[in-house]
Amino acid sequence: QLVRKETLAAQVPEKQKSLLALKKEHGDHVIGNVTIDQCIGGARSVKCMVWETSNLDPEEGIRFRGLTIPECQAVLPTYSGVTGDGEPMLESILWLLLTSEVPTKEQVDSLTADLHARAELPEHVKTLVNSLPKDMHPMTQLIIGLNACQTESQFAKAYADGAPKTDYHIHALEDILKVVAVLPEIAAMIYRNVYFDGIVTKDTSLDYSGNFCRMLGYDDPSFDELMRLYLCIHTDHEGGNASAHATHLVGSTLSDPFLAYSGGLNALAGPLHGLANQEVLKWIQDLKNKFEAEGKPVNADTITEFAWETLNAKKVIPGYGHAVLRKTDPRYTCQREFALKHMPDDELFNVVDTIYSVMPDILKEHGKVANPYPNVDSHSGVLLWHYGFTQFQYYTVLFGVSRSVGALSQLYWDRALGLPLERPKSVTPEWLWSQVKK
Ligand code: AMX
Repeated sequence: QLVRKETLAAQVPEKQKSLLALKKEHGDHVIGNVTIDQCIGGARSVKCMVWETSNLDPEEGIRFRGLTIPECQAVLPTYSGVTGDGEPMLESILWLLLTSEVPTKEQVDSLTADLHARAELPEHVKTLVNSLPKDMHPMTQLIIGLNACQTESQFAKAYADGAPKTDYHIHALEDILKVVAVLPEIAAMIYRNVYFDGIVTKDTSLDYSGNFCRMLGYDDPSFDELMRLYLCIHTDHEGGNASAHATHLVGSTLSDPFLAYSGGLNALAGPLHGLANQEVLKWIQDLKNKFEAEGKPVNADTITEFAWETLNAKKVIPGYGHAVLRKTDPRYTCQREFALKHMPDDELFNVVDTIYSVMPDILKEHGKVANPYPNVDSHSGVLLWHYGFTQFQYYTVLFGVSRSVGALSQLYWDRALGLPLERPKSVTPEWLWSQVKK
């Protein structure tokens, strides 16, 4: 309620006006060219999408509404209420991404209460999720669960009832907050069903992340802090990444936010994107198993040997490289800092740190990779593992809970700004040849 009534409603007309002026007065201004390389190569760096909530600089990394991760950590409300003491709350970053304003603790607490109030899962979703086979990938289960929640869509109902397009964002916001609110319980049901007893226990006296941890079965304030950090840094990474882009694309057809974000989750489930976090842990486990069996230690030499085996087998080193970034991902760095603060002597953290000390040079020597440095997925699993959260097949689900906040904050603005159906032009290989043979 507060997000909508007090803050967003006032911003919409101004932003609509500004975008309209850009279009009307400067619509034909050229902002880039497209090469054949880019056309064949996954549209790298082609500027063809407006994104409100965040921007990614190749050298500096992500800025959420203009703020870097350390800046967010310095100014956004924390669970303790003392800004700068601990990690920002997920609700803080949701408020920031949605409204572009740094919220007060009071505003954040009102958002926590709002999300808890919207979190009730329909019975048919519970029955469905509980009926899924335990060996179905947790991401597939999450997508099925979220799709089934679409029965609750107020946007779809309003559209069917003939709502005017000027009101689409108002209905979309109701769905967006509902999706963010229900995802933790669906995710927790999957975790408890697949690996434990199927029992999910809520504690809504806590914030979004703390309650999520209790539902997963963790009761450790230090793990709650890790979850806050994890959920904050995975929210948004500008618009071109596959999960955000898929959400934006599906939503542009006026599919409601439940269906649009399910599309985003399907993209997140790929190993070159969100699934890389489970792949990193698998890579480290395979490495440890191999060298332990050979009676060798895990150190810089054996990691180098294993990395070359991976590369020579024509496989990727998970957790390294990026389509946009050209430096170490600041999302990696802040997780490293969390580890140095909370678990400096953790065995697996030291393995990850040793990988970091050798991998960039290996990838530079390999000579193919545009960015030889680690990305967010290289570190996240190790932190979870430290707290006994060792079920790495599940890790991408946590990413999926978090990414909803960024992708859907943008979806609100997609509808508020009246962005149209996305429909780029494809060309045939013959047409490309005809261009160069002229
Ligand atoms: N290990 C080995 N080879 C890699 C590599 C890696 N980590 N990263 C890139 N390469 C290879 C590419 O496969 C490509 O090879 P090709 O010419 O034979 O096709 C070549 O290097 C050039 O690729 P690029 O321009 O550096 O990267 P990209 O923009 O095409 O792809 C990404 C980016 C992330 C898919 C790629 O770096 C990768 O596969 N990394 C490993 C998987 C991973 O960590 N994904 C998570 C990314 C972050 C996220 O979305 N969560």
